[in-house]
Amino acid sequence: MNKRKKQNDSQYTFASYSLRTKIIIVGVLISVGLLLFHAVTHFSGPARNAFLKITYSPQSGYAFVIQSPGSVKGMKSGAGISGSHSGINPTLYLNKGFPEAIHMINEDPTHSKHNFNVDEFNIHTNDIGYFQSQIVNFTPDKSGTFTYYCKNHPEMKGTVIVT
Ligand SMILES: [Cu+2]
Repeated sequence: MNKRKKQNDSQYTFASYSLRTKIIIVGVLISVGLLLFHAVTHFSGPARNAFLKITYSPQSGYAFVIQSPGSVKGMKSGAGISGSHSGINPTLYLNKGFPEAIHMINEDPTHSKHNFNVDEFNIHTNDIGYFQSQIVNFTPDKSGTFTYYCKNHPEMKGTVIVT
């Protein structure tokens, strides 16, 4: 009796299922596959935004200054930025593997030209003129502590921390 049962069990292969069951199985597999594909392709999330204004004040000289996206609805998931001294030359906190968009606008009242560089990520913008803006898009591919700076003004530099 036991032997016979085992033989019957072994006959439950995919080919032995009814067409309806096969369609259901294939449908479930496709759904699971699509869900996994979605999860994997969206793992890194959409590009996050950091906003930096380039400005000048007699006290601090030329500087990058935080433009908090927190007050703009839907933009709260921006790259982490923090800075002491009124947000001057803030530290950028980025995540390895996450696409980032760093938005810069030159609002320097002296109308000087500025640029933005991070050597380790091969980021080198052209000079950005007064009231021009530029978006730097990149995905940090290594973690560590790096420096961003403007080539034209040595005081314009800050820290990028990628974790
Ligand atoms: Cu500069």
